[in-house]
Amino acid sequence: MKYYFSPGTSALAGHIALLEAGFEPVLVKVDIMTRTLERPGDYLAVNPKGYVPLLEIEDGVPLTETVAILDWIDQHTTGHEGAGGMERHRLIETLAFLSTEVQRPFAFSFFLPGDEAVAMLRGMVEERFILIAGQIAGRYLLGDRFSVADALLYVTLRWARMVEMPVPERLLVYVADVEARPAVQRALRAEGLL
Ligand SMILES: N[C@@H](CCC(=O)N[C@@H](CS)C(=O)NCC(=O)O)C(=O)O
Repeated sequence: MKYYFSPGTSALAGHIALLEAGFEPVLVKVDIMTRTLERPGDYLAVNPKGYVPLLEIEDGVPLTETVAILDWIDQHTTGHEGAGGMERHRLIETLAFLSTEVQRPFAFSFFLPGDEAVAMLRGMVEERFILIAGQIAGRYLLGDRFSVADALLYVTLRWARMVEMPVPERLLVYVADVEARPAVQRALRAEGLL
């Protein structure tokens, strides 16, 4: 199994989730600015979309899109059945929300020029963090068990800390709790982020 990533990006979510699930992927670092691989190579030949993450489950079986990758990991976690029925729909609902309504506007705010656009996008993300803080179902986002959704929420909260975005106290406690997990520490170390 190979995992194409770029340090600290949304790909960190899948990296954390893979380690939490007991996988030991071969990591392939991508320069998302030039769309090249650390070892000489053209990333576009691997993923015509050009962005990370990409999970190569096995030779010739690539999977892209964070929501699909996290859902796959949830369904293939050793010792965990994987969400089924309504629970799975809830998980995908949460992943889609985090991906399209939090991660995407946040990511755009890093690349779009213009203070006004950045302020608007970050204001949108800030409001969504308030909503999420009110919905945390237990120790983690969907209950007392760490799920793949926590890996994605963690990445966006890490970005919030980087840009000093104010977030509700509940999320500050949450992010410290998630960050202390051994798999999260391992992923951060492997990406050179500690
Ligand atoms: N729809 C994709 C978006 C992933 C994404 O935004 N990746 C960013 C890093 S956070 C990226 O690689 N950007 C470079 C690019 O778009 O060329 C997903 O959810 O996986």
